[in-house]
This record gives sequence, C-alpha cells and structure tokens, in this order.
Amino acid sequence: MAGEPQADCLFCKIVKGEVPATVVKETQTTLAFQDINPQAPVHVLVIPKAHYPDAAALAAAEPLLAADVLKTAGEVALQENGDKGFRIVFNTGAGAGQTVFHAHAHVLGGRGFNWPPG
Ligand code: IU
Repeated sequence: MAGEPQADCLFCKIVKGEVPATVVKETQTTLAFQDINPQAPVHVLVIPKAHYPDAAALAAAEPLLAADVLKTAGEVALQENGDKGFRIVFNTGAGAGQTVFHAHAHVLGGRGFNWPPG
C-alpha cells in the first residue's frame, strides 16, 4: 500500500533504526540525516518517514507530507548553514540521477552552486 515501509528500501531501514545514520533533525513525519557522500560542506537528506518512491509520487499522494519535507528542509538549512542560502534538489527518476527510490530532498549549502546545474 502507498506509504507503507518497503523491506528492501535503505531509507525505510534508516527510519526503523535498522541502518545507522547521523540524524540532524526529526519530526513526527520526517527525518533529516547527513548524506554519506557529501557533495557540499552541508549535505543533508530530508525524507518522509512514509515510503514513496520519489518526490512527485509523494506530492501526488500526500501533498501535506510533501510540504512537511520542504518545511524540515528549510529548518535544517537554517540549523546547519544559517541564513547564507541553500539549494534543495529532488532527483526524480533514474534518468535524472535518482539512485535511492524513497523520496528525499538534498539540502546543500556552504559553497557556491552553478546555474544551470550539471
Ligand atoms: P539520489 O538523489 O537518489 O542519487 O540520492 C541518494 C543519496 O543517498 C546520495 O547522495 C547518496 O550519497 C546517499 N546515500 C546515503 O546517504 N547513504 C547510503 O547508505 C546510500 C546513499 I547507498
């Protein structure tokens, strides 16, 4: 069923505490933890605790939960990087570079970013 934990999902295992992660913020509906392979001085992943395969599926099924993810992302950016600005990235689909198919926001900060993105 939509939103249910998936046995083979790495981020569901992090939510359940079966795989360790460096958690920087937790809310009732979201979890934020350090990316294991950081691409910037600040690189935090924000996920809904419920399982949706990507951000678009999450927003379509549970728009308020998608908003929770964005809210937590903004709070984490402020917590980790002050008011210096940040980038939120949702890689959506393998063709766009998504490798973990549990919706997640990359919160990136602490350096400059190019536009258009690479
Ligand atoms: P992507 O947008 O699906 O490519 O992002 C997946 C991210 O998950 C990527 O930045 C990885 O470094 C990160 N990650 C992680 O933090 N811990 C892990 O055990 C694995 C991937 I596998």
